[in-house]
Amino acid sequence: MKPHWNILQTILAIATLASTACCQQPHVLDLSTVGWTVTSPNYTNINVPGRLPSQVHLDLYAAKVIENPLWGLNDFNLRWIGDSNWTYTSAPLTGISRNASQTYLLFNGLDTFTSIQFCGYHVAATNNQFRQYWFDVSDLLRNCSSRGGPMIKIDFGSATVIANATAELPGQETWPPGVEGWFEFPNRQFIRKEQNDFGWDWGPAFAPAGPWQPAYVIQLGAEDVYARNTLVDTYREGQLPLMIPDQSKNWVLNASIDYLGSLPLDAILNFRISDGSGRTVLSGPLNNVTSGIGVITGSSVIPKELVELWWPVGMGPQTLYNLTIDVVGGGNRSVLSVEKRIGFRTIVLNEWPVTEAQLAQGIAPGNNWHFEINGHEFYAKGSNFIPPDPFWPTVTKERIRQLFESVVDGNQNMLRIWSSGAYSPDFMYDLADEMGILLWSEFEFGDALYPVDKGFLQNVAEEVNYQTRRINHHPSLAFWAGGNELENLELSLVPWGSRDRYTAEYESLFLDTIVPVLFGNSRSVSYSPSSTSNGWLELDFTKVQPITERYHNLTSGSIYGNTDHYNYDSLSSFNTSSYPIGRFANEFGYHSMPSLQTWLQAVSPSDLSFDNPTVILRNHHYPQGSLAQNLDNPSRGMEEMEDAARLWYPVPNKTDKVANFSAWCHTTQIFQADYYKSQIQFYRRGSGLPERNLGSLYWQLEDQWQAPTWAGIEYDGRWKVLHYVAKDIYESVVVVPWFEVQSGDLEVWVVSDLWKGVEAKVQLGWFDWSGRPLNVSTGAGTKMENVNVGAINATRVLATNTNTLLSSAGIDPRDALLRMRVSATGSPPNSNVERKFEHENWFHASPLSESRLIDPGLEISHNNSTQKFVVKATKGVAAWVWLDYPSGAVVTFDANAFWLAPGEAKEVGYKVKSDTTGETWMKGVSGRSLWDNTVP
Ligand code: BMA
Repeated sequence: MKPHWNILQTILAIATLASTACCQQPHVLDLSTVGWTVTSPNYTNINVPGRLPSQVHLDLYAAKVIENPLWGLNDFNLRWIGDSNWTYTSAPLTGISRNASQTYLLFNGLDTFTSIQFCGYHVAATNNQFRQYWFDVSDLLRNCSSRGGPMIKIDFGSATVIANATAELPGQETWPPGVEGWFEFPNRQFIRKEQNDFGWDWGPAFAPAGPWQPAYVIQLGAEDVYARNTLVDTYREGQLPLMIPDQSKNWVLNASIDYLGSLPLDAILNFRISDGSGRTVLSGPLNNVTSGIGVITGSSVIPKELVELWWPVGMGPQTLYNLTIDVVGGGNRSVLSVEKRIGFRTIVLNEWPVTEAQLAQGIAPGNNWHFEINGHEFYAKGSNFIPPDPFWPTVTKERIRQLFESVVDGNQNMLRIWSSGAYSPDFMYDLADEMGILLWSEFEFGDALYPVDKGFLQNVAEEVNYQTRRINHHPSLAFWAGGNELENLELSLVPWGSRDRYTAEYESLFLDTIVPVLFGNSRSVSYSPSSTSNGWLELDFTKVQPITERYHNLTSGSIYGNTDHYNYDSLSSFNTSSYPIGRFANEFGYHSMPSLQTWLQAVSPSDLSFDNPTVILRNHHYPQGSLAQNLDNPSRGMEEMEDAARLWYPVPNKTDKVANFSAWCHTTQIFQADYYKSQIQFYRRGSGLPERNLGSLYWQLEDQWQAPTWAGIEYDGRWKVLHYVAKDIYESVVVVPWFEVQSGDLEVWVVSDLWKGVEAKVQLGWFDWSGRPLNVSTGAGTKMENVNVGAINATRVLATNTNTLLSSAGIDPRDALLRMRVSATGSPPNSNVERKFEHENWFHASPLSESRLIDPGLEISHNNSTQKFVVKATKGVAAWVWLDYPSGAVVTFDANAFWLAPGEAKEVGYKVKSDTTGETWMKGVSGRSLWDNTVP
């Protein structure tokens, strides 16, 4: 783990410059440029240099007081850090003027419980990691006698200790046992801190503390003003959240600046919108200017023909505009100027009742649950994002850029930014705006019910106000959800007798507190109190809080809401009747091991085995549910991976211990990918069935450390089998099997998420493992057919039964493979450029663990002229061909984990994401297929 301090500081310096550009003359001291020391009253021998932004673990690691927190069992060994109090003390601040009219301390994020001193005087205490805090220290500075300059001291109280003490307060809220998802440290629901800091089933529990976001000293002259946050909302005239926007309307631009200092009484707001080349699109005064305490707001209508729309990737261009808001005082004096990059789009979560017209198309009654961009339905393809590191200050824009490149390369257009982490940094939304990735965002609550005392709700309201105003201008912001699995899971954990009480409490936080603040700031974004839910029953905008939830108010035969699905009984993994039928699948998954290369970043070579305690204890599924260090729960999770591998594939039994470990890790990844593929195929095929499924986001995109988890991308960016398979099955036009295990019924479907219907050519052919065509009744070896597939729809091209089909032809299912190929010409949404869409898929009539695989004679070489690897199966069909590469580099192949027919050579390009091997990784590229599992 390498903190990328230099890059971070450059970004901060640029951010500071940007905020001080133009007219305003406040003096801004960036506290990242100041020396800091970290000490602890609990460990008086520790006195190390600190940084800002930072967290204690990072500074102790940099000072070599501790080893890498992500190594071995340091998750358990370093708990003393989270259980202690820590102090960040600045060097004497030089360059602070004693003549300023006003001096503020501005903290964009403190993690979490602090008591702050300035020049030895107590300033304030804070208790919410997600709020921005600012304090007027003008008087303290005037009275400061410190000669070297005032110092800032921030005492951080132990979050684990304070959470426990809060839980014990007299009259404190309680819940029935099991309601709190308890991973390692208890009582996270009482505090407004990143919830997975106390442990989660894919991550460690460090409970870090520190000044995790930038901080500044702001000094203002008598007429200076400083913008600490800005809201920009662009929506269609008349638009309201959750209502379907009218695309024929003009845009409204609403801008609102939170500032420090005082504005002239006659202040007005001017705006200028310029396009990517700097050309002014529109400028003028904002109307309806109102000001409150520290906030000024105005709006204007933007004629719709003046601006181009912003689209998600694959659906059109990501057109962005620069918006400048000037606050102008008497005599045309510009007092403040703020710049934001914006885009014009509407995105709505359509939860409206299914219409007559939809019923006539065969859509099942009930309510919709899908997103519409600029008035268009689309198929959301993606995954769930978790905090990419246990320590946010190490997460740089570059790291997220790399991750997001993998998202786009993986054919994903939407990420669900899972709640219970932290609100995403601006640079993450900036990248998503540029790359066209829709970010379903959430407030940071999950897998627990929360207190609803006045203080807690007030604290949440401040948090929601700051974060929604900060983020709202980004066109990539797709949606806000209140929290993770609250309605579908948490409320159902409460016994019936107390359901009303806890539902009322849930509503007081997730509806009555959050909604007025969110909808008061934004008319452009939809909201649901829970990530998975049955949607709303009624909307009434005459009320401050317009949403009435549906809960169990369901009509049989009707379909509502979205689904999540976890089933660790791998016997049912490919039984499609065990999958939920819904409008949108927002979570589903199964864990797998990371690669050998990734394990070696975190454990000693001698630890590399499935029954090694360090390996087992890094598996947090199932979580300990306490501070214990038992093997029982994680061992159950290990067994689930092993059982699934054994059930469905030939499993390795190699004499070389490391090679065997590596092959086993890989086989758990094949199962994971196979299972997700089976579900994604099912959900995408559902776009053409009565459920009209319009989205699948699997659990989870990436890892935050090196461990067995649900991730498709490992901690350093290496793709697991899953990310390649998801890339393939998220292609726009795909051919997919649907198989009913019990009956042997087999169907083949072509699915398209293009916005216009296409004519597709489908080729189906039965083969044995040697690649010899089999004469079965779907055609003598191959069958060509032209089919029409509607816009965002699915068409069935084959319905048969493998039992009767194969037995009538005298073929053993263990020898039978169906190769499916589709090719279609069409154009992506909002494009007139035609291109070819091609996809291939293989169906095996018996589980691969029983199939009679043969040695495919896999060969791999490098074509120096095309700069691609060439893979060839020389003797038989190669299942799950895998190009592997050594440690020290992160490389993504254009395709991997594919099947190969004998005699066909496949050229595979690649992208090098990072390389510390001096390009020697290329020599270490090797190929394997499932057959290799059978070789000792
Ligand atoms: C769901 C998610 C996460 C969790 C994952 C795997 O519950 O919402 O909270 O990590 O499944 O168990």
